[in-house]
Amino acid sequence: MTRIRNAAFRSKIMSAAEAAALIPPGSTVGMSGFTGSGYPKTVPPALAARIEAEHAKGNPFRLRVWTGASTGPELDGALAKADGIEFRLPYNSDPIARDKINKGQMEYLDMHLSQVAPVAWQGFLGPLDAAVVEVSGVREDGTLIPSSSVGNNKTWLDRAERIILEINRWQNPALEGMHDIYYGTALPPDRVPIPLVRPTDRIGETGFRVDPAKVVAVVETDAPDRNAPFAAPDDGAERIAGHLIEFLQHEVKRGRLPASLLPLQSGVGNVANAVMAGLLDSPFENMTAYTEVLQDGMLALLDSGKLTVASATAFSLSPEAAADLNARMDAFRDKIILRPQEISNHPELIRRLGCIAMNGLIEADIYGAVNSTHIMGSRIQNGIGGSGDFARNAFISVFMTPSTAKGGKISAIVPMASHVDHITQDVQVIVTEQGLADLRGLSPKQRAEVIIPNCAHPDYRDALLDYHKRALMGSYGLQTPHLLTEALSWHQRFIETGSMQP
Ligand code: 0RQ
Repeated sequence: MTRIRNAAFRSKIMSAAEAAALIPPGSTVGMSGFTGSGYPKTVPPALAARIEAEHAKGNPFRLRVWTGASTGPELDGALAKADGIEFRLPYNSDPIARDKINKGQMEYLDMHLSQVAPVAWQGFLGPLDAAVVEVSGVREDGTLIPSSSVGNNKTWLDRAERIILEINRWQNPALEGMHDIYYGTALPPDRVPIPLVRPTDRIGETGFRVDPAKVVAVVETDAPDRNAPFAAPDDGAERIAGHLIEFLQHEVKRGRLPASLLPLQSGVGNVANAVMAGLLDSPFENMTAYTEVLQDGMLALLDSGKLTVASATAFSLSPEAAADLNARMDAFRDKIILRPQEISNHPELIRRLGCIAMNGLIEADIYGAVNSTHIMGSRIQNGIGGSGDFARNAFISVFMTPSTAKGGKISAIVPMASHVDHITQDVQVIVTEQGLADLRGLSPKQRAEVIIPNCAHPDYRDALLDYHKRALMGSYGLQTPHLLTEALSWHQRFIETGSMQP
């Protein structure tokens, strides 16, 4: 049966190459996609081929690309390889695009994911010339059935001058009804409270509205979402999960958290996934999630019944879990709500619900300032994603990481963070496989006394204690003691020798 139940849309079916030809050089294009789900899979590669052909003729052809978050190799990878992206926002995990950014060949604006849609409406980013959005179908009334991610699609469809739709038949038709697209956002002074008080609340519509006159092309595809597989939780990740679950149990015992906890937010990556796996064997029941992405571990929690409902903006599943979900979508219809990222990550809602935020980090310093984005202070890894939206507004903000990286050559706990995404006020708990530091209510010097012994790897602990001791004697001020000429010397040593070890 056709996924396009409206004749006006059927009349615009064409090939990906024909659709790509409708996007001129220099355009700003809003693409769907959020962590490997729901991104357009056929128009971007056709666009990349067109860009390469123009470049071969000596003609300039680059685009400004806005997305939800990271996408797949057919989008970021293909366009970056073709040298077709001049400017990109807001989150990227594609290795080719990352390399171009770090070589200075592509401008990258890393933004809080909740802020992308409102900023697009503010207008200073310029007009949105085109949108390329994957959907799973078109209804008789011309509304669009969203795909496996919602991201910024509502905003792209509303703002773009021209719209290209990719109808993806690989997506399960049972996705219909899972989405909640809220149409009540406005810019100040007309902004009003968002009427969501429980993760289960539905406050919007199940599809996107679209002006059919703006739809210039409809392209059909059967290509699957392409998410990266997860590593099975290793010993370190399991220990991190263990420390965190013990802490949460302690908070319940002390009456500071309810027995079913508070809505969980879990970031991307293997450690976050391991924590979800750990919760499967925990005593907590009737949990809920108000998060950004749904990973394998969260699906398993839903399956077990320990998690009753999960609200997110996208699936971020391994290929096996994606295939499994796709085969059993009906069973999850009442347990999963997919919302625009403006809502899944909304500071007002995260503060109201009291989320327990659990995100990864690249490095934390001895006072608990967290770097989530930059290697050695200057090279981007991915981006801040939703970690800032959640960390600042959470009921408890947790950051977790292995205590070392690159086979022990890098300490994740350093004297001074080489880049700061999360200031100390937004970082309440740090967990490594070594242990957990509960920083709530502590001053900077008190935080260092908890972070170094509990979180640092033994190979680096003495050097950190020594730095802190000397900083207490030689620092210009004693609120957050530092020796400025030495504070970033560990990073410089890594750049020069390949190791932070002396
Ligand atoms: O590099 O892939 O070359 O081996 O960073 O690190 O340990 O596999 O951890 O997958 O959990 O990612 C912070 C990057 C952690 C992630 C970060 C290197 C390490 C490896 C990945 P390789 P791991 P994870 C909601 C929340 C920001 C966005 C966010 C992230 C690679 O969690 O992007 O939280 N967070 N969003 O070797 C040098 C260090 C390092 C380091 C790690 N100190 N120095 N390299 N690495 N620490 C979701 C969204 O917003 C979409």
